[in-house]
Amino acid sequence: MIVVAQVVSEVAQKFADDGFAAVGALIAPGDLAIYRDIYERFLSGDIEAGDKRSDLGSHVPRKEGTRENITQIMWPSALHPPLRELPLHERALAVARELIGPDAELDFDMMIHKDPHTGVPTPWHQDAAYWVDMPDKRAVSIWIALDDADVDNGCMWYVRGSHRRPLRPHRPTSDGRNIQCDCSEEEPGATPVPVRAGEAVAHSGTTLHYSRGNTTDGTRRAYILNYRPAAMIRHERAQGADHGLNENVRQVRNSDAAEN
Ligand SMILES: O=C(O)CCC(=O)C(=O)O
Repeated sequence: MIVVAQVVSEVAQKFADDGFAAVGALIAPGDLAIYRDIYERFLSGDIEAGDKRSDLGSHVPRKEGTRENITQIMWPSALHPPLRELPLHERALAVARELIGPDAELDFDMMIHKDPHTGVPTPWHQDAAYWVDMPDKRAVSIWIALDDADVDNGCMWYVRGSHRRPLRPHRPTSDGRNIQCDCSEEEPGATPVPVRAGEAVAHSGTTLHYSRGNTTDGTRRAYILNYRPAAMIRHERAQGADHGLNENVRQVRNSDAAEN
């Protein structure tokens, strides 16, 4: 128990200092098949996602015969509630509370998937640029790998310390469906975070991040749980902002500079 408490607090310190932190395994090896099975049912359309499914890489022409460049499915746990009852949700909530405080609650979840050889990077961005402004900026996204993720299939990259600086100006991607900001792997502090299947990495709402395209033969499936203070979830909902649950698409919000 003591060892676990030390590890968690080291992670919390790293998260506070760097704006991201690897949090270790959140899905046991024996449970991966359950999550992968649900994920595949979403990708194949067996679980219908409707307007919650989109292409995060839609600004790049799609290769013939492929599905999305980067499949994004918002709210899988609302579309398939049994997901919430599996062990990950309880573990991730405990991590979120350790990282941002005991008032953290799940705001929304999403799947972001890269098929083999799709090769489309996720544009550099800060999540807060997608959100309504909130007086309390605490937020954490817990990015859980369902496949081993490395630089070649699209593990996450973060810019260390970027969460402490003002939000960058974001602009719509060329097709207007998502947003991006200026940043690159050459930015001081830019760091890839490879993880094994079942492991997770946490980032704050203002941490610059991106991932390379998947240039390998394997899939890159990630499941992402996003937490913020319960009062801020109420604040968002009061403004009709629910990350696409009832809004029909995720809104592109910050196309100007904003100091958050
Ligand atoms: O999985 C990716 O490529 C991007 C994930 C992301 O942008 C996020 O979790 O906020």
